[in-house]
Amino acid sequence: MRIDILTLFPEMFACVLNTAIFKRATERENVRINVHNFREYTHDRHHTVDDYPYGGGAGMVLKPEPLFEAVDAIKTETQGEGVQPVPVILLSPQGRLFSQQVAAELARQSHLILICGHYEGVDERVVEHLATDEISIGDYVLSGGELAAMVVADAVVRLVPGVLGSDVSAIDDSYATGLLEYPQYTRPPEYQGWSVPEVLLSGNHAIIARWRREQALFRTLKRRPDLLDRANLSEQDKRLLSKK
Ligand code: 6GU
Repeated sequence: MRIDILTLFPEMFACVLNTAIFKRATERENVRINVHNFREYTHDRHHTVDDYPYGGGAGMVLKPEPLFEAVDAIKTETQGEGVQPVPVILLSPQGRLFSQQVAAELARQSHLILICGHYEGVDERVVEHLATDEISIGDYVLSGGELAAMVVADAVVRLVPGVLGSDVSAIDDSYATGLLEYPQYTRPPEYQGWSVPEVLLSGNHAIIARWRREQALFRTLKRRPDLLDRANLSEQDKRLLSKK
């Protein structure tokens, strides 16, 4: 998978991309992430990327030309590599809400272009005629799309086959199963008087699996009951929940 990120603040990505999962993903070469400063696609002396909004109002708006030209350059460079059209995703608070399901959908692509919006907004012609998708990571306002692009890239890259140590680790995740995860413990068996639940020390895998499912269900019921409506529940799950 290849991900191209267009931003005015490329330096924000260096640390994240050189750490842990991204580092491993890119070292193994099944993932390539390129960060571009779209200011380089301006032609005036001041490298202008933004301008005053037509109709007045506070703040500045990102101009369309540098973004169109940057996307064009990337598409030209990668021409012939894929058959599908490349998704061009604008990160903005106006986008559709990001979720594990959207991450899985994006992980099936071989190439993604992410555009980080900034200032008060982006010229609507970018939204209408350049971006093929618009994504928000939640109902709050960030000062730019950079952190959102990192969130999206992280969630997507860890779903690319071969990136995680073992492919099972992504399948068991919260949200992949539709439930929150069960509590985890490691050694020591007792810490400051707090013990690890007896069942986990039993060595009985069937009982442990049942306990974990129960914990995941109860925790989801308590914290995120909205997730239960969409979760894949067995008859036994439903019976357990009805007793609560
Ligand atoms: Cl993608 N961008 C900005 N600026 N704010 C956000 C967001 C994105 N998602 C949630 N808030």
